[in-house]
Amino acid sequence: MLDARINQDRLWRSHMAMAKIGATPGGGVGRLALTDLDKQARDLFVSWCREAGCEVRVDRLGNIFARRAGTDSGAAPVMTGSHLDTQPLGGRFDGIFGVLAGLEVVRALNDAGAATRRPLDIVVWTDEEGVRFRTGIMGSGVFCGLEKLEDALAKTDESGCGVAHELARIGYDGAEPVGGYPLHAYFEAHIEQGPVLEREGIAVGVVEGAQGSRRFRVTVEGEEGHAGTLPMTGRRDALLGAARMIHAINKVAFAHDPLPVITAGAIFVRPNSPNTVPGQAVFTIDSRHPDAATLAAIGEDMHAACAAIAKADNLALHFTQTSDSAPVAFDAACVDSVRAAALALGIAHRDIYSGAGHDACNLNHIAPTGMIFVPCEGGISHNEKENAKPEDLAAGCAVLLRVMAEWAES
Ligand code: HGY
Ligand code: MN
Ligand code: MN
Repeated sequence: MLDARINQDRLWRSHMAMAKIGATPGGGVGRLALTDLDKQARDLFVSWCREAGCEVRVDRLGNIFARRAGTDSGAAPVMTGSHLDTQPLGGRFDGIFGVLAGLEVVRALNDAGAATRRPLDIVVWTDEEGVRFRTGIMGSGVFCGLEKLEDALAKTDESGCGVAHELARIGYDGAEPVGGYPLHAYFEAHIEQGPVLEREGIAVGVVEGAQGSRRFRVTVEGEEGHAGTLPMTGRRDALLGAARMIHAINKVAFAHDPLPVITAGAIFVRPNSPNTVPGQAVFTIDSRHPDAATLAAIGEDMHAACAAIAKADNLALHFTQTSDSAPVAFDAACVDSVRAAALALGIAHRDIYSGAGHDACNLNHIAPTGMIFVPCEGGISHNEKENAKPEDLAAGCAVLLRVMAEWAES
């Protein structure tokens, strides 16, 4: 089995074919969860998996499971995967590499005519990015029992379009229950989305853990008015209030050491008219830190800062936490396997910590979990310029093959 070889060109060609779906003018990809473009990407992946002899199942939340049979069909599988949904102006590798690396492992084992004792599952998790339905790592979260299926199905996007509706519309409202089946181990390959590996000229990151994140949705209520006749004093300008709040939460970041990362990434204004004083502004906050207690304190500090501004500006405030993903330390045996595989393959590697969140952070709650990072150009991600090298993707994939082969026999 260990003589199976990753085909670097085939892995790269699969990425370039997938990148055509939702390609953006700036050279990236825009494929929001459960859109027609997401359906096209899912359909392409499923067709490739069937060509590779996998049995494909879809659960009620649209998570896709492509299984390569093992000699012991009753054994709990070794699982790998990631996501095919992207940011609005995202890259060709974030998530996609983890899915296509799993497919390449299957293709390489097929080429070698190699059998594994345990089945291998390649998974596409629904709505990892949480752009459209606002939570993030949703599909894996429900699979791991961290979120209720009913709550996920009831989520809507800004236009009021729901998860359940969209799953049915694109034909991925599967019959399988979500989660509840044994898993031997989970490994996820992903680009680093940071500068360390590239800066040090290292091909593989042995991921020890990931920082925690909490998201919030902040609604600021004021009163609409005529831009020309409403005096400046006494206005209840919701957008001005939100702007002051966004500035204030940014200052909260610099009150903590080590620094958290805090981002107000999306804002929605009502009525969003150039000559009406805004009566409502809704903005999102993404906050992250490696320490759970500090993450909680940051949330309280941001809420207090927004409440003080709302009071001073005579505005109503609704400050709602929408997700909470605790910091994780991946399973030591999995981390050791990744490190040993890179060593055995003669691939330069180093331990690394993830600033980004991943589905693996959820899987780590229910099964031994590890991650494999590869460099991305300039550490750039969530950006159309996101780029990676074929040889780095192949190196990361070779490590994935080796650890999956090892755990498939344990
Ligand atoms: O936001 C994240 O950390 C991930 O890239 N979705
Ligand atoms: Mn990702
Ligand atoms: Mn991402």
